[in-house]
Amino acid sequence: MRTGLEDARGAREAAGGISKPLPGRLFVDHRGSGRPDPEDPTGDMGLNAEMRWEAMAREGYLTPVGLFFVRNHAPTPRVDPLRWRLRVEGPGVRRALELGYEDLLRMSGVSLVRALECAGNGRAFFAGERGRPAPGTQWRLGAVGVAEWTGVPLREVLLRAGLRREAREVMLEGLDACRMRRPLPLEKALEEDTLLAYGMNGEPLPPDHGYPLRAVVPGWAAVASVKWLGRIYVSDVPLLSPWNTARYVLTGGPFGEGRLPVGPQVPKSALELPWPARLPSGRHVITGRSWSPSAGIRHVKYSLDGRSWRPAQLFGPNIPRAWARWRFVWEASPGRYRIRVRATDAAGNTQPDKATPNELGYLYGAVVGHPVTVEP
Ligand SMILES: Nc1nc2c(c(=O)[nH]1)N[C@H]1C(S)=C(S)[C@@H](COP(=O)(O)O)O[C@H]1N2
Ligand SMILES: [Mo]
Repeated sequence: MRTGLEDARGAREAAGGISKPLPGRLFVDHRGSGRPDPEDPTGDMGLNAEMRWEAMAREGYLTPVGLFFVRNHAPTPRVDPLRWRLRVEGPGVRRALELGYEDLLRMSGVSLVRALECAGNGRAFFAGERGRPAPGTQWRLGAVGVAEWTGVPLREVLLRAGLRREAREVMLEGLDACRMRRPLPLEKALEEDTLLAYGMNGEPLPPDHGYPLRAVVPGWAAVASVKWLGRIYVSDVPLLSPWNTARYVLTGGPFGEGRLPVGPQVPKSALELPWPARLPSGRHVITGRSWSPSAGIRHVKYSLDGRSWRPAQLFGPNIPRAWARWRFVWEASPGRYRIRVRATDAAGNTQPDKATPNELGYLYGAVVGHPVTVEP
């Protein structure tokens, strides 16, 4: 069925010059590294990999690179940093820029600890609510991770190019075979913690996470955090791409026929246990993490029976737009349980009992019952 959207998209992309392929493809090898290392301890999902929550129980605040989830729409390209250039152009800037890898390293950099989370994280749980699975990767809760990102604020690069008063949206365009691209409203692009990152946990960005340069757009679904950046196009009109019209939009349920591009995430919590978990009876310290797109975490409550709720103890850093760790002691007697955890962020947002239904299964923020069997 033709909706007219395609035509609008063609027109807008043509107006913005977005549909022209990038020159200089020679420095990109699309045979790439394919999938992440098969030895890696994340769950293998084709081009994608999910963080194993039980492995995070042994880790500190950050998610190590080897556990970090991977979400690719095309195989990981290999980019030669010596020939790579970032182009910044479009009617929204006074002068076009071309920056090399060294140019970016020479700009004053910042390091920020922030979460990245796929819009579809938790999608598997929509199956229980709507009786049939939402289409797409059936992530449980492991399409999230927290890293220390090092790079240059996107705003510094935009200001260097000279923003015009007419500037409206910032299209971030990747060098992968699908040329993943998605526009960001100017206000979000100018936020202090929106980064062009070349470092992850103190190392150069690994190939699967966007080497040599990616966007990190904290608080927003990570589809905004385009990897393997090649071009930044600043428009004077609203922009369309397949990633804000056909995919990564909220539609169906209360959204009806609308197609609202996914922006901010919703608060969530996860236990650091296998799914499902089996534990011997006796005393256990149960740990997990909760996170919110806008604020730190105020409190976390847990329930073993779905009726009575007790506070979990927060510990360690509680960085807004990253996550907070928590624990509680459980004298577990034999039986089958669903452990539920509900977080409230510092702005007062609390995880609901039911997620907002939507056709494509994004932003599942409801309380999840983690299945646990305690053996005699
Ligand atoms: N160029 C490019 N950028 C991309 C993607 C992609 O397929 N290509 N996937 C996006 C999506 S949907 C997510 S959730 C995040 C995942 O980042 P990660 O693989 O570093 O965890 O990257 C985003 N950036
Ligand atoms: Mo994603």
